[in-house]
Amino acid sequence: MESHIEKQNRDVLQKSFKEMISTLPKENCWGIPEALYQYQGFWLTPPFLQGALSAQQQFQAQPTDIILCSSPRTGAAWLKSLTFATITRTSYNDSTTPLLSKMPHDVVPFMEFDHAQFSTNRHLGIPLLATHLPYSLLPRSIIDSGCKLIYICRDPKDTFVSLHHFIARYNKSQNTQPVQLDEAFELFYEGVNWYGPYWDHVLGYWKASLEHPDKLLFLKYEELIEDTVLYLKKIAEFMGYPFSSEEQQQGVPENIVQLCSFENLNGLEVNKTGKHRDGQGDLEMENNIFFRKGKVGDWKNYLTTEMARRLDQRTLQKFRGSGLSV
Ligand code: PAP
Repeated sequence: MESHIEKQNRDVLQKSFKEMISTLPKENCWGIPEALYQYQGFWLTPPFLQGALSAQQQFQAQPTDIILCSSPRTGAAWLKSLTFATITRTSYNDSTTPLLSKMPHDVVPFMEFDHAQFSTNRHLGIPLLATHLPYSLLPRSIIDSGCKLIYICRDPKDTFVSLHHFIARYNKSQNTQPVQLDEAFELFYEGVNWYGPYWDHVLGYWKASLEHPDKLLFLKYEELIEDTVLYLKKIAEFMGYPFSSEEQQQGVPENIVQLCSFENLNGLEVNKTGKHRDGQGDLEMENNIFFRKGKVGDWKNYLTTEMARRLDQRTLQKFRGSGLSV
């Protein structure tokens, strides 16, 4: 429970963050009510940026933490469900897992909102936390603690298409005018989107994964789709929860993959009709907004050949020399 003094300190801090944010470069775009502000090279809306600043000042990572990192729309919900199911596999069975009654974003806390201030007040038995922060903006304690990070990235074309759909749905719920695809495309191309530039977000984690392969597992959505069981085993091993040979014989990894499949999660009542952050004002969203198609290559249904060529060219140019390809 927060004391009076703690609340006062928090209010003072929030006020100083607001003042600092108001001095940053700003763009009103994507048809969203809140502007994007550019902070240390990345574009964030005020609630996310305030959460980031609070986390940078106050979040205390534990060496045992496992932080799931991603840019928006690259597969975070899926990664959360896979890691959560893996870590809790001995505590729950197929009919008792919380994944049947909560959407994946609600089983793994989001660092910037849920633990920016109260980082010690959490369930250390399930060491998972999620963040959208770029590597360069992570709280220092995450790097210093030596905890593990898992990053998931995705083809920029599918990421953009998924983001555009997500924001269009969000616009509808806020009664704001949705941004047209070609306008959204130019914004994404220029890096002006939530946590953009997308390529810089990916590169930050990619470079860190090369420097600290034992601490940062770098995943691609496309590879995870291609052979989910193989990658789930790698993830489990990396997290320190490897599947025993007996478990492998019993098909435990395959069961988890099936439980967390798009088809299964998308079909659950909670994900069709439930709400994420119910009662939390602007943060409240219908769970079904987070599940769309879950496919590789859906961009072909939306982008012109020229758009695809331009995004591919930008990706090549940004990733040149890094050893990374998508
Ligand atoms: P967020 O940033 O809003 O949290 P995130 O979960 O990272 O989104 O990614 C959403 C994408 O993952 C969506 O892709 P799409 O728009 O191309 O369909 C969503 O459908 C997809 N997705 C959600 N759950 C799964 C799953 N279990 N398996 C595969 N893809 C999934």
